[in-house]
Amino acid sequence: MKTATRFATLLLTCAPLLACAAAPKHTPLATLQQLFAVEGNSPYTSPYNGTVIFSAMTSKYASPNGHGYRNELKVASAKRLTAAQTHEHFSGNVMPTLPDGAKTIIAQYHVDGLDTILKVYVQDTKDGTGMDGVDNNGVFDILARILGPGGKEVSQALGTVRSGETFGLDIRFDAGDAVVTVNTADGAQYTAQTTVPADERKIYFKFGDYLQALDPVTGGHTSDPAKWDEYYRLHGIDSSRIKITQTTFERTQP
Ligand SMILES: [Ca+2]
Repeated sequence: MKTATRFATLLLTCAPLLACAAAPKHTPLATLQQLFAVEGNSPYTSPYNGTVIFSAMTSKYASPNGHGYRNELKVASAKRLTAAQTHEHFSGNVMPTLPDGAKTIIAQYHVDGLDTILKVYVQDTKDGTGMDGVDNNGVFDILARILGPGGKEVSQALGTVRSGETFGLDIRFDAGDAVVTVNTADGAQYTAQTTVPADERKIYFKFGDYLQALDPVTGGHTSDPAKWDEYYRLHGIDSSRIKITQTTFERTQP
């Protein structure tokens, strides 16, 4: 028993004497730093082991048109391509640690300017399109919101997660075809797909913790951080953390 436990520990820590055939892969830090700009605190673990940890609530980064604090990595301006030119693959194991009632965007494809093509939410808010859909009950819906035909956003349920649980997230973008795959802790797999019409605008991927807030009086969007603070306070949202392990992001060949 003791020997078996020790052996398991060695395998998990991938001791130098053992072959690390099953070692998890991640994209090297230098590659990520070359491609991505940071909004808020640096999310990289040190020494870097493939884990990034974001906290919008700790970073309190407010962008001019934002709807809440954020802490994200976004593809740097100089690296952006059009939808037709973009071939990318992101994957990682996502562990959100969030208070009940929180709603955050953990990944998105954005068009230069303000439009979003695809957003992946983790949210414990009322939403008829979620598998749970109940506000503030500790069950977080994973949802993709996709820009559909005619410019209308369409929601797709991608399972649920509780604070402190982990799910697998995989996003592929191939010349306008985007596919999101989620593997939840119960072994279920969900996918959402969209095709982005080609145009001349550049697009970019970003991921992390973009903690959503609303105007506490009107219930609408606001870009005023003082109103976000009030919204978070009223909803008991006093922390946020998105940890991603085995983070990979690669530009693939067409
Ligand atoms: Ca819920």
